[in-house]
Amino acid sequence: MHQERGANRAMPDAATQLDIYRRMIRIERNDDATIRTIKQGRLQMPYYSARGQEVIPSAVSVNLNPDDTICTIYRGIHDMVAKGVPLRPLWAEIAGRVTGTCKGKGGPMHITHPESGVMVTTGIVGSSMPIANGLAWAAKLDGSRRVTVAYFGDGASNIGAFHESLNLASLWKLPVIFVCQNNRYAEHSRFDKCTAVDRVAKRAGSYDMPGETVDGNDPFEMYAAAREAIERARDGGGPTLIEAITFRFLGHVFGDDDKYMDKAEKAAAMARDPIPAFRARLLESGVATEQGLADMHKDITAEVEDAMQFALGSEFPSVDELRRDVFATEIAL
Ligand SMILES: Cc1ncc(C[n+]2csc(CCOP(=O)(O)OP(=O)(O)O)c2C)c(N)n1
Ligand SMILES: [Mg+2]
Repeated sequence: MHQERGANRAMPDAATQLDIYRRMIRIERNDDATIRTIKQGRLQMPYYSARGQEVIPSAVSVNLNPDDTICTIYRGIHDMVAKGVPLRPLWAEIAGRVTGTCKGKGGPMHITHPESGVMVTTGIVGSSMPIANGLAWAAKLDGSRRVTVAYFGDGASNIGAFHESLNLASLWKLPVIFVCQNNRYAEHSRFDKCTAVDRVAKRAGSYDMPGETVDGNDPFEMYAAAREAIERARDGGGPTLIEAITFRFLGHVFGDDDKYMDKAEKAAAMARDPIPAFRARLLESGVATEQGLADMHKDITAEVEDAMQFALGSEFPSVDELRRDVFATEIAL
């Protein structure tokens, strides 16, 4: 069932707008520093940039509490930054260092940080959703008001686990929000070449849950959809499917030459970069000043630089770490 877009939708106040923008800049500065460090040969990792998708987790996360949980994917560092994972241990983890969130044993595609609510990062397409259901079921059993957000891509909506998860979440009225970041491509395949519906949100109807397609690059639309879905889940109203339309500015993975992407489509999407667009809106409405945003940019750039230096200056895990945290009882080799 598609939701009507009412005129009286939730609106972020000035402080919340700035909070969303701050999270977006942390994501963008982090992305920029990651690519620079890889190019310098100081970081070796498979990197799935989410440049262009900054609005989605930022506008979702301002509606989440620290103990609300998320499940994300390999292209999910933006989701983690938005949820509030501290940058030092995040960088140390992607660099495989012992000071990382998982002591360097997870690496960039398997980051967890339960203290911030990041419960899993998965490289298996479609698997964030059943895990999110489990966390939401646990919250329900605990009688808590915690909610879980499952982030995934458009390609993942064609995987069986997506359909199984929506079915069960609806049947059991789980406090889970399914957020599809539809960036128009799944690896090298265009969305319309491999998806039978033109809107992923239509699939919510098959599972009798609210579903909505929103402009995932519009902070106001994204905020309203996320807030309503999160409140519904918290109040026992069950799950929602949100399809956030966006665009992947860079290739599937760092080093991908983009040849398969439609050049005109890509140029048009990049001309609508959500960061300068939101910046202009904040200035125009008087919510922010040039000086205030320049100071924010400078502080965040310094914070990211500090995290990068911290990570690269940290040790790799020692061999005895290999067995630690793997089994309930550590076994001797
Ligand atoms: C079960 C499974 N099948 C295939 C792959 C290979 N693979 C990795 S990423 C990807 C594309 C997924 O696209 P989408 O869900 O749109 O997410 P995006 O990368 O665009 O964020 C594929 C097919 C995988 N990792 N797991
Ligand atoms: Mg995609």
